[in-house]
Amino acid sequence: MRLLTLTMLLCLSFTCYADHHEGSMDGVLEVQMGDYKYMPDQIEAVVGQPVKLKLVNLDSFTPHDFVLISPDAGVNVEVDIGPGGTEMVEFTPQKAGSFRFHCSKKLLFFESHEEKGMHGMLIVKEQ
Ligand SMILES: [Cu+2]
Repeated sequence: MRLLTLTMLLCLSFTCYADHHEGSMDGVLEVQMGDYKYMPDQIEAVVGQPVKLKLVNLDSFTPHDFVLISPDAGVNVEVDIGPGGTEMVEFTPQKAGSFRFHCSKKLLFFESHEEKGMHGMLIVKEQ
């Protein structure tokens, strides 16, 4: 009986989680990181308008980061997100265009996370 209750609770919390993490709240876009991917891997923004990201690392053991450096667009973001961690980041792109972001983590002689597919694009449009 106890196991059943626990299972039900787990199901409930997963449902809640699924409901909550969709879409944006207060202009904050959630970007999940896990399995060497960013989800979503394409972020849209508008010139001169702040971009607020909630970076969530879903992996239990793997640290990730979010690197988006474009002096051209006035963006310089480099944030570490530990296993299971969450970080907020805010920046305001000053130029339209497509800007690549990636994870710079790499373990010893293995492929880097970027090589495994951990990268994405920030698409900035004119106002
Ligand atoms: Cu990574």
